[in-house]
Amino acid sequence: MLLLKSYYIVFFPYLSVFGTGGSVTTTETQKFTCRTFGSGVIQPFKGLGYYVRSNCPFTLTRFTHNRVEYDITIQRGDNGLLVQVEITMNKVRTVLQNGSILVEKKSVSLPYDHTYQHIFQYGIYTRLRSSLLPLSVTWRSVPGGIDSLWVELQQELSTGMTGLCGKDNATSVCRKFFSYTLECLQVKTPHYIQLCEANFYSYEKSKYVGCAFFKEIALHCGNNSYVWQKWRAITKCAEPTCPGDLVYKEEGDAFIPSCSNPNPSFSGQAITSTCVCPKGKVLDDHAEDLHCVSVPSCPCVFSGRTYLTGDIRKTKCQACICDGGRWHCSENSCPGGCHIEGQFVTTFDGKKYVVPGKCTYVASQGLNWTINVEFSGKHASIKRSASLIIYTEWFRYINTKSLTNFSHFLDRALVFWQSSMYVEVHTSFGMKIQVQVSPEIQLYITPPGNHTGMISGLCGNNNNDTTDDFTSSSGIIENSPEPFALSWSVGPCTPNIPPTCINTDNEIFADEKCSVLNNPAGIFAKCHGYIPTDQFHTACILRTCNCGTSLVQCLCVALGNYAKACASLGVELGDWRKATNCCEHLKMQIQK
Ligand SMILES: [Ca+2]
Repeated sequence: MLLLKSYYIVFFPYLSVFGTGGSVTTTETQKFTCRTFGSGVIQPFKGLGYYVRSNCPFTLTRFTHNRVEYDITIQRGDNGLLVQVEITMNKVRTVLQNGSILVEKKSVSLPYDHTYQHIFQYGIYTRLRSSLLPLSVTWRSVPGGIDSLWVELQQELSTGMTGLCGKDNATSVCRKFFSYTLECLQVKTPHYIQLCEANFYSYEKSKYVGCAFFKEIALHCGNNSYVWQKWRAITKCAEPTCPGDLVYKEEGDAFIPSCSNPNPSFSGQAITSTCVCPKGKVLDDHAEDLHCVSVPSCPCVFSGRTYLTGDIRKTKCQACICDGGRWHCSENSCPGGCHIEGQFVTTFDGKKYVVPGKCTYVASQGLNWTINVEFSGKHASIKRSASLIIYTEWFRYINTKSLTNFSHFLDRALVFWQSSMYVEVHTSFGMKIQVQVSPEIQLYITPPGNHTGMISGLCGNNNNDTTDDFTSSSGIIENSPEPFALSWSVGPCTPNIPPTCINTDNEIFADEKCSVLNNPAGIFAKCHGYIPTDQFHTACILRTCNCGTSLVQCLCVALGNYAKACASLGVELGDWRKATNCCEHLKMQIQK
């Protein structure tokens, strides 16, 4: 049915002449009648009458019975009357047009008898009766067309009826549904029945169109209403299907509890139609499929690897056991150290950040000592200068050569070469400072044991709480690293280290070479289960990208920092320098 021209539809919710049931009952047999009259009133086989104004051809009714096809099409003219009616039964086509009756394109006179149909005068009407099925079509011709026409069936045809007459499904579903909403909608019920039928009209076969409508009404009436529990059964609207283990809930939490977040809390109640885990279970958001588990069965994740409850992961410093999605760890026997690896700082308490400017900073300070680091004015690396001041004595590491065979006692500190790459300072009050001298200066500070909370600077306060690590020199806890780091600068400092890559060629090189850190089959893979590579990878790219001198040098320093972190937990990587072509570079540095 093509709706080429504009039309509109009006419903008559209480056309009492047709009875509320819509079908007409005679004394002998039940008849099912569909009528159209006037300029577009349609009274379907069942349900409420309605109005369609259109000059388009419409299927009045179409169905198949005992493998015989029946089709009645109507078209109105500008005068509102029917100007053409086509009745096709068992492929015999009868056309009513301009006051004449054409059977198979031939004009016939009444009475007309044919194997399949009879056409005869019936009072002021003309009737066509099928001999194949107890069906008749009756109409009245007037000047200009046909003013009324009805189709009568002696038996109800249950399936597959389409067309304007076949709205029985829509109207009966609407009526049935709204018989359950009377307590909720009360006097508004007729209005909603109209809406329901208008919504259904010509979309009877779409489950979504109807079900969306019924759902809104059910929601409107609320979960205490009578219709709430019944509406899906009445309308045969199935609940939406949920993926995986999830089950549908008409009203439930919009955000479902998961292993990562078993008790999501949000401002205000976020209740809606939703897919949730069965009661008592939470979503295992570490699994790929949507799987629900009880909280004690939640897996733990560390460094991209999944552990089951009871699984243990160990380093030489600490053992952690997975318990229902949470790690319970023994005390860390390795003292927390502060790392200053170029612009990348890890505080005593483990917070990682990037310093913003090439300045001199207070790396760490206590009551009677201060460690300063001075960045190169050119690059985001530490200038060959780091100083430790204890009371009035100070130790200043200037360059590699000046420290050759260097080993001596200051009053309160021992300074010595720990290896060809590291100078160590051990103070009388229990602090250790390891200075990596090649290829770039990097500082590793182990805090004095009993100075907790009296320490401040870029390395933080060493109180096992990362949340207060950005305490500025004036004692304010900053939210971001920049104001915090700048507060610890010695002298004026402007942020001048690019926070992103600014050289495309370098970026391509860095992307390619730093990926070795993440390679699950690579030399660093052994450590993946102990230390996540993500921050080291980011640092590698940033460092290599913004490298001032040798890209390879910057890359090798970055890779070395991960290797060093792994070594500190007792993870042996093997000859990572050889595997990453960082040997040659190291030799060159040592020979200098
Ligand atoms: Ca802290």
